[in-house]
Amino acid sequence: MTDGQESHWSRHLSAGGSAAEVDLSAGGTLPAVWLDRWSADPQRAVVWDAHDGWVTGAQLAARAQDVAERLASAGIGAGDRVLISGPSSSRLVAAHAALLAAGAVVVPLNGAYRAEEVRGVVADCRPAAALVEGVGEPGEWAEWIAEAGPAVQVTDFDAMELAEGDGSSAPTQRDHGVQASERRPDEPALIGYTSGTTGRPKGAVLSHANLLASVRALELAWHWTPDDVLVLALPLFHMHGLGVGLHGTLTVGARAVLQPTFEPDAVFDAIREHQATMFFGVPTMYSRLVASPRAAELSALRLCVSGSAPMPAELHDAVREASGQHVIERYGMTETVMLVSNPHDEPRRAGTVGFPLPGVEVRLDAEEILVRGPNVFSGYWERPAENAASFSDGWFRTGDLGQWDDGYLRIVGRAKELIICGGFNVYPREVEEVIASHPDVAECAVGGEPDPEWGEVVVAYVVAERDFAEDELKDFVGEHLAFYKRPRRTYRIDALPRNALGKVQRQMLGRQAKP
Ligand code: MLC
Ligand code: AMP
Repeated sequence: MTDGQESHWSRHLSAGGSAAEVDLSAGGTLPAVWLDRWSADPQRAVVWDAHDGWVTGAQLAARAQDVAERLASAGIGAGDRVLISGPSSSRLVAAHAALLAAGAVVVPLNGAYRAEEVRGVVADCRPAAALVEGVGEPGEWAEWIAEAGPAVQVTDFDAMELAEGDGSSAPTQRDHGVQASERRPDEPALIGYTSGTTGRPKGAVLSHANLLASVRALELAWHWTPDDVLVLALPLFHMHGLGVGLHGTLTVGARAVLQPTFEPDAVFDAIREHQATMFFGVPTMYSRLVASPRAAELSALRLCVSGSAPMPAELHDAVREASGQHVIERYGMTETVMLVSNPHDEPRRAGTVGFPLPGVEVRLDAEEILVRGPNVFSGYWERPAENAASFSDGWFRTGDLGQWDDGYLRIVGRAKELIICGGFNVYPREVEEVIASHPDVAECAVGGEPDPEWGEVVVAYVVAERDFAEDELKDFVGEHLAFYKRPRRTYRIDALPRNALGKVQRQMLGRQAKP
């Protein structure tokens, strides 16, 4: 690696080969790998959900086939964007596989998004269809989508019944017309939306090759094998749950227990009932698991991984004391999937995110972390100006700040204005625009405050036009934006601190606030 970070992984793998020899493109594309696995071993259980129990490869392939036929008859094919959102389920998994195999570009959306967020994405990527289920009030999403894209076909993926495959007629890709073999690695596979610093959503376009390279690297780094059973309580509409947990499981040929919400007891029950071996979570999840009287039950796992937000050293210690687990902390982004991870074999170092993953190069430019590799996206959807600013000579500028610590990368801050609350990202600009549109508000600024449970919480600094109720303002934000973007606290201030150029000085905000 660069910056003198001679690959940890090549040392680590010296017994079995070097990182350079590892084929991060093995299998071509995710859907090709998955469908091959499901037809080669149709009776093997792949994913579990509370509605259907364990669902086999044959059943997933049959369901994917149903979806593929519906897509084909609706005229949806390669290159068409398709929104997908819903609680974690095997039906969602099958729909996702069908979309990827058909060459559609999957656009996963957080089911908590409200009208403006949904309309913003629809207007930006102009999808051909939306497969949505169990999001918002019935009909809400369909209405919002139709407002921004009247031609978008909105349907759900839950209408399909579970196929009774006995495995004897194991589906093949060609029988079922799911043409995964036609996909090229460089085709776009997924657009991950981020609100961005401008307040306008922008979509990171990831190719099939990007998605595959990332999970191949994790397979190697975390010794992920078909024997693994992952408890997956992360939502499947962000990279952590989808690009790491689900894609990794299906690619490796392992199994996952899907949980549509995170409940510590349900996690412990799943570990016991399904002899689970792995758990992936955000730090807020670990802080709740460790607070449970059942925390010691984590010891049954072979691997716990944390990411999406910094995990405090005290939390690492608490998990270790309670369960003996030494959590692997890793670092990634929507735009790059996974970048850096602590090693599978000791020593893992709390407060750092470890070494660049196989194939990933990392360098620092005045502390900003720059990355390059087969997993790194090629740009945002139709955003030439932002793309020019986001890349320097082929290196993606992450907006995160880091330092090398004896070969381990330590994340020391962010150059970008981003608040991470419970693993969900909140860009201040978007929340500021909503608060500023409230009639009682003259002007406002939004920031993050450290919090032991959530990592950071969203707080608003408001210059009032006239008196207002804090709860009312919070609800107002909740009507316009996903729940996690609502300010936890609101401070009234007399004026926003500005510099001579009129720019808000965010670092000054906390100092003059009065609750
Ligand atoms: C819930 N609430 C949140 C919140 N989650 N508020 C702010 N931020 C959040 N993340 C609100 C609820 O609406 C409720 O508000 C109150 O907090 C208590 O809710 P809860 O029932 O305790 O929360 P719960 O549903 O248990 O959710 C907590 C959680 C969830 C940690 C399980 O936030 C979560 O799933 N986080 C994971 C996010 C994720 O997948 N990130 C990956 C991004 S990918 P009220 O007002 O009703 O009381 C990425 C790349 C990478 O970052 O590197 O991985
Ligand atoms: P997202 O845009 O949702 O993909 O979030 C990506 C951002 O999450 C990164 O740019 C980092 O700021 C942050 N992040 C992810 N993992 C970690 C980690 N282990 N420690 C610190 N920050 C992290």
